[in-house]
Amino acid sequence: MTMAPTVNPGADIAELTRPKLERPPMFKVLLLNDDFTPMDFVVDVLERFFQKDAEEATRIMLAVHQNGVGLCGVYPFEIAETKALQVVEHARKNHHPLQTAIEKE
Ligand code: TYC
Repeated sequence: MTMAPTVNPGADIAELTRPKLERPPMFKVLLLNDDFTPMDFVVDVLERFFQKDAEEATRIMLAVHQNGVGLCGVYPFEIAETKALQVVEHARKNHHPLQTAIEKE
């Protein structure tokens, strides 16, 4: 059966005209522990690529060291992917085996 279109006379005009915008899916950038990358290098990575201050960077580095994995930040896909690749490339150039991962929120 076809229904006549209805308008809620109480609805705000913005509610009727505003396009439905979806937020982009967000992705976690994770840092993985290893036995070789120096702690101070990891702290520098967190400051350089994830805008952490020294205290927060040290906290995250120690959490990764203890738990095997830790959260650096949450971003739209292309930013998360770029940061994850940039970190691994920066580590590789410095002969450290540091690895990252990204994970959908
Ligand atoms: N486990 C490393 C060490 O003892 C330090 C480290 C921390 C390495 C975090 C990687 O993502 C990492 N030197």
